[in-house]
Amino acid sequence: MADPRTQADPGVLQELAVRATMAAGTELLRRYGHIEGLDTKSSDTDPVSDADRAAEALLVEMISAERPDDAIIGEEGADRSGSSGYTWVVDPLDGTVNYLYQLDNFAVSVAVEREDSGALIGVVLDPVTDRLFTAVRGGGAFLNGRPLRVNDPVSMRRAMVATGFGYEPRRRAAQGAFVGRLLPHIRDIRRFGSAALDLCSVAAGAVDCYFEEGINHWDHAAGGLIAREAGAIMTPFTPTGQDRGWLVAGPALHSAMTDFAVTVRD
Ligand code: LIP
Repeated sequence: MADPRTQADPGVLQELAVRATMAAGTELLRRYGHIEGLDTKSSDTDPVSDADRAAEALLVEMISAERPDDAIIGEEGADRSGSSGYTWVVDPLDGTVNYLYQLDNFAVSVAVEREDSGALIGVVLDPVTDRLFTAVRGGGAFLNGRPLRVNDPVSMRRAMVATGFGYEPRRRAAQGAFVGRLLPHIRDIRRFGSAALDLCSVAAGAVDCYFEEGINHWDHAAGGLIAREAGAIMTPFTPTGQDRGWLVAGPALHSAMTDFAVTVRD
C-alpha cells in the first residue's frame, strides 16, 4: 500500500515523466538511421539495439535521481523494486521494427502506477512528429495540450480498426485468421507497428478501435490510460484464445466487437 506520507503530486510525476520521455526521444532521434548493437529477443524477428538500451538507461537514470523510492519496470530489463507504492512502467522504444526500417511510427512510453489503484500517469511521445500524448487519471487525455475524445458511436461497418501481430509464427497464423474473419465486417484494418501509438490513435479519434493479443504491460500501460481518459473502454480480449490481449474502443464499437468475437469463436 502506498504510504500516505509519500503520496506524490500527480502534476509533479507527470512533469518528470514528460521530461524523461522527451530526453529519451531525443536520444532515439540522435541514433535514428545508425543502428548499433543489433540483437534479437523472443524470435529472430524481435529486434533490440543500442538505441533501445540507451533510451531505457536514460529513463532509469532520470527517474531514479528524482524518485529513488519508486519501482521501475522496463522492456529492456529495468527491474527495480521500490518502497513508495509507485511503479514506473517504461517502454523506451515502442515500434522497434519501424525504427529499424526507418518507417517512423515509433514512440517512447512512460506510465506511473500506484500499487493500490493502478495507472495514474500516462505519457507517450512520437519523437518524429513531436506529438506528446498525456493523461492523468481523472483529468482527461491531451495531445500537445489539446483535449482528446474517442469516436463514438461507430458501427462495425464504419470501423477503422488498428491491430498488431506477435513475433512468433504460431501466434501470427491464428491472429491472421481472426483478422480475415473480421475484415468483411469493418471499414478497414491498419497495422502501424506500435501499440502505444495505436492506443493514442484511438484516443485521438484517428482510428475507431485497437485490439491485439500478446502485447506486454509496458506496451499498453501509458497508452491504455490515455485512451481510457479519452472515453475508450479497455477490456481483456483474446479472440484466438492463445494470448492475453486487449480491446480498446468507444462504448458502441467496443460492444459490437465483443459480440462479434463471441460469434466467430462459437
Ligand atoms: C511492438 C508493439 C506492437 C506489436 C509488435 C511489438 P515493440 O512492441 O508495440 O503493437 O504488434 O509486435 O510487440 O517490440 O516494438 O516494443
